[in-house]
Amino acid sequence: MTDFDAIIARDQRIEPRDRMPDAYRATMVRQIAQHAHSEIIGMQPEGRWITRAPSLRRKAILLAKVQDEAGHGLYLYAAAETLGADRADLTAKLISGAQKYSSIFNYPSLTFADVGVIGWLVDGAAICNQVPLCRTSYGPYARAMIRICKEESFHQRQGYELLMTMMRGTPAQREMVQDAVDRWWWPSLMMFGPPDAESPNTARSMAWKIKRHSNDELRQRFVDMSVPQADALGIRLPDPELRWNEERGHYDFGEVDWEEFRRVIAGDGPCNAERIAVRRAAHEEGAWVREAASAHAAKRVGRAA
Ligand code: FAQ
Repeated sequence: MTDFDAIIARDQRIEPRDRMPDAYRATMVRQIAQHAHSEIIGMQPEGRWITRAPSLRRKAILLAKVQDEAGHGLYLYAAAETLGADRADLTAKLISGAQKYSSIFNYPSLTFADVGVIGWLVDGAAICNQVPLCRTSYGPYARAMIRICKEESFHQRQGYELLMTMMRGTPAQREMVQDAVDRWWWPSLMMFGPPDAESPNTARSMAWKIKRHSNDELRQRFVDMSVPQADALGIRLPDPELRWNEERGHYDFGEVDWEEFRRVIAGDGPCNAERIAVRRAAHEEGAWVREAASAHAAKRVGRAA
């Protein structure tokens, strides 16, 4: 048994200086980079509502949330760097489409109710997926997840609170919430990844204790968690097959449109082109900031010498 296998068997953490199989390193870089890219691209759907928030309070809350997402992205890029990845290279791979980000951020945010629904469902799904990652086998990623999950739970609660407020409002506001839920429910279920039978990475990632649960297990957990919350809000989830299964002790639910999922991750979702174009423009327009920061750092090193 190698040291790596022994650490995994003892349920301890792999640290940056430990020997690890090349494929473990590559899987970790892929997952962490995809996660970081998701946080950064994920700023866009809500970010467009900052200037249009209905009150100063809602604007301050939204600004804080979107800022947190930037922080999570940077935190995760730093975790990827501990594996030898280069941040500039990861950004180039995001912009060229060589690396993925979560399918969910390729859908448009059409009304302010979407801000609440993103907090409730998208952050809710993110928490369901990420709480087990606090025990993932790669140390820097596991530790990053602890802090990130705390902030995500605040995000989820702000979304739920916003929806409670809107559901107590006018019929038009309630309709706006229902419409947003109708549009975001199915894409939220897709966040957990393909069905287990079609997930090429799950078996190995579970053996390496990177993933603690399969995609379908976490999707089920999310459905079970969301149904009572939807009832409490007075919202209908857009799935006629959704019902409690006494025998299984879980909710049964309808089939996700996996064809749509494959299209969206292949680059053909409603907003893929826009999301990448915005990220590319921000990167190009920020070139002078990176140059100035490097020049300043070089000058300081020169002075110290
Ligand atoms: N979208 O074999 P599997 C957030 C890819 S939360 C796009 O099952 P794996 C917070 C997958 O990478 C969102 N691609 O893969 C926030 C693989 O790609 P490959 C981010 C997807 O890795 C909230 C291929 O399909 N969270 O940002 C998706 O074992 C609100 C085959 O799939 C994370 O990234 C998808 N939905 O399991 C921010 C969590 N699903 O190898 C702003 C960490 C799968 O062909 C606002 N990641 N793929 O290149 C994970 O837990 C895992 O990577 C899974 C996928 C569960 C996502």
